[in-house]
Formats: sequence, C-alpha cells, structure tokens
Amino acid sequence: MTARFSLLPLTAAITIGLATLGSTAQAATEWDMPTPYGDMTFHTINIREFADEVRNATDGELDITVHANGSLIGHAEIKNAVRRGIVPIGELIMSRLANENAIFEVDSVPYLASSYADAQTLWEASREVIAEELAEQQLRLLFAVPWPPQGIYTNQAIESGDDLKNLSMRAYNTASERIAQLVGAVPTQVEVPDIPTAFSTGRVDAMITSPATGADTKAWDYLSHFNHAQLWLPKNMVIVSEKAFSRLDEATRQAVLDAAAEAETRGWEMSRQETDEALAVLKENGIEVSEPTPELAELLQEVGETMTEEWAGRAGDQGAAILEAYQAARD
Ligand code: PCA
Repeated sequence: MTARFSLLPLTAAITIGLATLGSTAQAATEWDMPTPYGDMTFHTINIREFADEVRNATDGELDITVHANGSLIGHAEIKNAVRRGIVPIGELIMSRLANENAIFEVDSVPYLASSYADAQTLWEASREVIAEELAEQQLRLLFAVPWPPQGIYTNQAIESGDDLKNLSMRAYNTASERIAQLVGAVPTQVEVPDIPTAFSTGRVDAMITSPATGADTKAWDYLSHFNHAQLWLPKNMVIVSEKAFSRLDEATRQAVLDAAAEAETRGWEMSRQETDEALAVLKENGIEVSEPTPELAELLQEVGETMTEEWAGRAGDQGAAILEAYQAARD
C-alpha cells in the first residue's frame, strides 16, 4: 500500500519533467476545420490533402484536422464560426452567402458559366471582389473549387417543363430554390447528409445537384433519372480567420498559401475527372442519364435569362463589374 502511494508522486514528477523538456520546442498549432460534406466527396479528399501538405511543409507546426459531414459545425454556421473565432478555418459553398451579397452566388446563375473553361474565366473575373468582401469581415479566402455541373434528378424522364410541375425539389442555395420555383416545382432546402432521409421519408421527390453528390448519396436508392442539364458549377471555398492566420509565423503563413494554391489547381482537375467518373457510377447503378430535350432546354434557357436579370439587379455595381470583366475575358 505505502509503496503504491509513494510511486504516484514519482510518476507525476516524471510526467511534468517530460512536459517541461518538450516545451523547449514550440508547441504545434492545431486547427479544426469543419466542412458540411462527406468523407468520400472529392472536395473533402482535396482539403485533407491540403491539410497534409501544410503539416508536411511546416514539420507538423500547423496541424489541421478536417471534420467532415457537418459533424463539428453545421453548414449554416460555418462562416460565422470562422468569423467569430470558434474555429480558425472552414469550408462552405460560396453561394450560401447569397443573402449577404449577391456576388457570392455569381457561380450559380443558370447558363452564365456552365463549362469548366467558362467557370474558370468567371472565377478569375470575380475572385478579387469576393475576396475583398470577405476581407471586410476579417476573413481570408484561401481557395475555391467547383462542383461538377448541376443537373436534375427525378423519378421519371423529363420531356418538358410539365414533368417538373409540382415536384417537391430538394435545393441547397437560393439559385436552386429559385429555379425550382420558376419551373413550377416546390423547393425544399436539404443539406447533403440529410438527402437519403429526405427521400426515404417522402419530403422530396426530386433534386438539383451534381453527378458527384448523386453518386455520393447513392441516388439510385430513391431516384431513377438524371438530367445532365449543366446549369452551373457552384464552388466550395475555404476561408480562414485573418486573426488566426496573422498569428502564424511568416514561414507557416507562406506554407498555407502555397498549399492553398496547389489545392485550388488540384481541386479543379479532380472536379473535371469526377464529372465523368460519377456519371459512369450513376449509369452502372441503373440511373438513366440524359441531356435536356429541346423543349426542356428552351425552358431552362428562359429561366436562365430571368435569373441572370434578377441576379444583376441584386448584385448592383459590383455585379456589373464582374460581368463586364467576364465578358471581356471571353471575347
Ligand atoms: N453538391 C452540393 C452542392 C452542389 C453539389 O453538387 C449539394 O448538393 O448540396
């Protein structure tokens, strides 16, 4: 008994001694990074690779842990959590901030930029304005990567707009909500992790998203058709709190910026590849993949024009400047 009591302080002394020794080296900075999206999503794979690169480049001095699936912080809260310093860094879809400023949803206007080349040009034309807008909230934009082109999942073939009327359509931002309204469907916002339940409980019977998210959520379990309408390519962005960033030493800041630039280039490439791969997975699992019929294409073009006008009205001078730069770069 006595021996045991006398051993305890000794163990504690050794532990304290080791901790003191260790503290001569600078303690690593640990950052938690929430994302709303799942482990298997290419975006999540890409940001984990970003975290690995930062860890390697800084010899473990900056250790970023990615928390997928909205497990740490829900999508609606991620931006404010970074702004308030609850977490230093996070990923979210840019267009989720549309109600703060319409420029954040410039990448979700139907047919404004629906190929990778145009999406890239639009990003170059809008990046600075968007980064400035975030900087006003002490947020630094690190990088942005698009989802594959958005299409429409249903349980029957869509020949014309009539087939979309009154469907209860899952949406994820104001643009997907608006397009649903304009084709006569009824939009319901549902986050990706909640998609399977929303279908199995009958809350929704159609959805707007990418081949990637359809494959990730096993759309074939509850849907039969995908219309590859290629409406727009919405982007995820990674933002860091300026306060947390400025606390890093110079070399670590540079390592973050370098890894961010690489993550952006890599992510765009992953997204392109994912489009083809996910379309193949959908087909393999029995989803009928088709392009819009001429009637549907015409309707979606009209809806696109309406939404472009509505967006330009909301986005004001900043929006006009983005459109001008975009058109000039395309000509
Ligand atoms: N997947 C995400 C955003 C766009 C996409 O392709 C979603 O469906 O919410």
